[in-house]
Amino acid sequence: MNIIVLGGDGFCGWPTALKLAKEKHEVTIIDNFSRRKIDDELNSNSLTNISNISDRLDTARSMGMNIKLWHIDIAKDYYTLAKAISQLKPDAIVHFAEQRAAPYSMISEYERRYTVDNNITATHNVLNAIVDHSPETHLVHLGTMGVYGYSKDFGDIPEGYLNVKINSTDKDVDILYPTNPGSVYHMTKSLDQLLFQFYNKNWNLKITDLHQGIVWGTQTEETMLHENLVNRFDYDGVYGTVLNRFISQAATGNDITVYGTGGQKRAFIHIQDTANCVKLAIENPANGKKVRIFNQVSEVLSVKDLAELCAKSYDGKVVYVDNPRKELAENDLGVSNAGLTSLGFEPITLNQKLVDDVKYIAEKMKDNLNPDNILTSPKW
Ligand code: NAD
Ligand code: USQ
Repeated sequence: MNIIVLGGDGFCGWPTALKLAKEKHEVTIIDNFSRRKIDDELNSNSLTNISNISDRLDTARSMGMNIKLWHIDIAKDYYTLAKAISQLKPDAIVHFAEQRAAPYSMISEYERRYTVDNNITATHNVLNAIVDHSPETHLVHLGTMGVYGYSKDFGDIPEGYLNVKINSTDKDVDILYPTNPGSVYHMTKSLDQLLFQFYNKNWNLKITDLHQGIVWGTQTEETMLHENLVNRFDYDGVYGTVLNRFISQAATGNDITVYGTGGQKRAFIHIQDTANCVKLAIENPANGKKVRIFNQVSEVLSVKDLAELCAKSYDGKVVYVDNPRKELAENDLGVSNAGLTSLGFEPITLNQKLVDDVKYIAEKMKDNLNPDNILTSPKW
């Protein structure tokens, strides 16, 4: 298949592009490299030594993974995006190209406005370009579990739609699950959902929204093939996600930083499974009847349990720090992942992979961790 990967230089996009190219799909990455610039802005770094995009692509090509590149800001340069989509007429577009850190989106007015402007305009531009230039293209978007909030108020979280009984009519209907975002970033993903509903209703666009949990790990089968293909790994207080932070903290002898009580339960997925699930969604496309929503998650754990697991695997020390975020101190969470499982998804679980990942980081990347970047989250 002919596939565009928007945001294909990022943490999820790069391994996914490699995986799809390895499977002999024709892959084109579109990226504006804003994530690399934000590292400079924050004075932070990937724990792994990521190569520049030319070296990444040259190495991938030399290994038979023939990936093309268009350098486009998809929020700011609609017409070049439209040109790319019009020329390539892709079977599928995978959309990873958004500002994805909740803490970044809560730093100040600049980051709040940037996150909304970038994410909403990017998604809207992609939908417009598909409608006008390639209406048969299947759009696969990376959404987030955070659009639902994290509670069991309505039972286990279903895949996008909640079946409810309307008191006044006594009828059963499926409604879009009520959104409950916890940051400006998560709010943009809630707004994306409405754009998808409208473009599907009006133009019957084929759309899959993958509500993904927190991604952990660094390497996939493909990124391990050569050091120039190594994936990024965020550990700082703004972009680092909880399990990757705990793994890198434990592996480098720093304290494991639980925010608040650690009673927050979240859904998790390994980076290898991100690429596998996107491939499954592309190879089993949605029809245009309804926006297809899958929960892209493997397992649910509490932050406290994760911290203890990491401490045990690597002789680390857990500390409880004031929670910089406005969120429930404790919550219960259950999530269905029936859609992807029905397509053949077999999740990698923490126990299978955790020790390998910790070891890899401990041995190879220890010196890249700047402890000053660990507790840098803004408060909200
Ligand atoms: P990332 O920041 O590493 O990658 C995003 C990529 O998109 C970067 O390469 C960036 O340069 C690019 N980009 C951003 N805005 C762009 C624009 N306007 N034009 C062109 N390129 C642009 O993030 P990630 O961790 O790879 O996340 C990818 C997607 O998956 C995001 O939409 C995120 O919301 C979603 N997601 C991520 C996680 C996670 O734990 N990392 C979990 C759930 C969902
Ligand atoms: N946390 C700690 N200690 C830390 C860092 C985080 O206890 O050092 C806690 C947070 O308070 C929070 C939980 O861990 O309760 C998760 O935080 P996170 O930064 O790992 O995840 P989050 O901000 O929700 O965002 C990440 C990705 C985002 C994606 C989301 C999926 O950055 O792109 O959408 O995970 S989900 O959480 O399922 O909505």
